[in-house]
Amino acid sequence: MNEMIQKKVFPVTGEGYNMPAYEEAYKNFAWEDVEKQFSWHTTNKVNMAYEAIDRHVDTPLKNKTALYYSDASRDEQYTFEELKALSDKFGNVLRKYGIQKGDRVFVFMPRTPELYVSVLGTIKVGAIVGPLFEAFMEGAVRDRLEDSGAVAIITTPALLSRVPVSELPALKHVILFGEDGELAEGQISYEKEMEQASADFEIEWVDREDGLILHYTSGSTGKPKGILHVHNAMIQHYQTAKWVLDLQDSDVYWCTADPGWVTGTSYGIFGPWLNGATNVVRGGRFSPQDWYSTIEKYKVTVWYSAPTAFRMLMGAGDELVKQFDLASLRHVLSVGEPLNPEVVYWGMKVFAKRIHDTWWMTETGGQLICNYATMDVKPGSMGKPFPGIVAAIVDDEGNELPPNRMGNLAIKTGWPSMMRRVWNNPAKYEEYFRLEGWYVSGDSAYMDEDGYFWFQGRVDDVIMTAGERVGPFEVESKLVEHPAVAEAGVIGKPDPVRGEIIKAFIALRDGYEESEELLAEIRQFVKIGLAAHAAPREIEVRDKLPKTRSGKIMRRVLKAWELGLPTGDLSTMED
Ligand code: 6R9
Repeated sequence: MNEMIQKKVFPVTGEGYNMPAYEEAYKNFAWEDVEKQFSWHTTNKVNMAYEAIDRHVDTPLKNKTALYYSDASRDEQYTFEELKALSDKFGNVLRKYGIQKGDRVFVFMPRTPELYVSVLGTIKVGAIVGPLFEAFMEGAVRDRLEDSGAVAIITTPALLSRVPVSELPALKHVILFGEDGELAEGQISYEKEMEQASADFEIEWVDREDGLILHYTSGSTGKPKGILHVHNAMIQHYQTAKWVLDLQDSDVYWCTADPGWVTGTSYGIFGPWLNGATNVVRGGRFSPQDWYSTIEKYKVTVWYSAPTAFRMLMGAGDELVKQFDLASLRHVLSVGEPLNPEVVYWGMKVFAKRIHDTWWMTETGGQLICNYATMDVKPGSMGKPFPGIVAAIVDDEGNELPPNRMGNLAIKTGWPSMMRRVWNNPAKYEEYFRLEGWYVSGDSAYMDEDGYFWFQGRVDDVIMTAGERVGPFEVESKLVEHPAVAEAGVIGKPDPVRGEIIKAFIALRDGYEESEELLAEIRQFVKIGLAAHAAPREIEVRDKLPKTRSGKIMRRVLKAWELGLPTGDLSTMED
């Protein structure tokens, strides 16, 4: 099967792309040349929000639409000039409350224009922005605010109940958007403050290595890690959005990811706006009709989405596609999990477009291995390293492996958008760089003889469900907080639509009997405590779970049980 897929190649489709032919682009590339795009090249003082928004106001892009926003009740658009003015004002609001460079400010809101204004305004005062996905529940919100020592949060009355303000001593300000009633002590009205805020604003110029954004992401052990990115990342955001997304002035671009995830910021905010493209943001929940009509309504030209979404659209049937005019689409891309060859074939059939896979991680800040518009696409492959990036397959000692051998996917350190810190956790940071000169991704892959990389799986137990990274440890910890659960082991179970679903194996405490109601209650418990996407879709009760002698749940054995495979070496298992 693999052989067959490899032989099928979708060749380069045309000219007129920003990126030269791959080999040529790779050979002649230097990050230092990209830097010269930016005004800070000469001063060394920088601000991402200036380069993404303010800078365009002195150019013909001034009155161009920067943001189209719609949901069930709103339909709006904002020019670059308007976004500059709004984010300037919001910067003034933050300053009024003493927020300054280096402070952590979280944005916990549904996708709305105010979310984008909040993110930009926070960056404009030099603070570090922490975007939180709106589906997070109290436990997940607390962990992130506590770890980062956040001083302010911008949220909505509906989400406020999930912010345990009284348990967060560092959190001084709660800015509420959409509150028209009484404000409690420490609460600030977004609308009222914006009404009063001055339009005169002096942006905070920072160093290129100063903190920009903190994205929490799951690993296989411990609590989520706060991955810190710095302003310097814009070099990579700019260039990859230009070459990989192929963003041009005339483009209407739609990134379907929420800014709670790294794709929704690197390529939902920074990359497109650094290139002066028009961004489409659609609020509300996914439905195939809505998605197709969004492309039709805005005449979306470049579309960046995820395999799960493509598979759901595929499941909705080809007849549906024909009811919409999708002729505007010229470039389609995917990220987040393996892009099945079937999906690429489907894309060719229904959109007459190649879907370009891109590989990267929260930690890498920007795209690293991709299929490019100017390169042959091999369906099922992630593509080749971006110019300026050296990728390799290495063994556990850091030796490079020859083509077609599976091993650790590693990147030579030093690309512009590489994370700079794991917040409060230098040891975790060092782990990524344990092999001299390499960043070790935690993914396993192989490279074929043409230099294309093929994803094989995670080396650790991290679960990718519907494109979202879930750490089994977080879910297990939540499960055992339930009074009925004695122990829990959580794995990803292969699923045709979601990639993986979360499956929990649990052992019950004495006095508890397995019943449908109890399992539903446990599921609900995780959903309320963590997030809907982290709640196990399946729970199986066992008398005992397989553990090592040191007491670690052996997820590998659970997985083998689930898939009906041999359990392998059990020498470390307790009796
Ligand atoms: C950007 C993003 C990172 C993990 C990564 C890998 C998986 C991402 C992929 C892919 C196969 C691709 N992943 N892109 N797997 N093919 N094109 O998704 O960041 O949420 O941190 O996830 O996602 O396992 O290690 P993040």
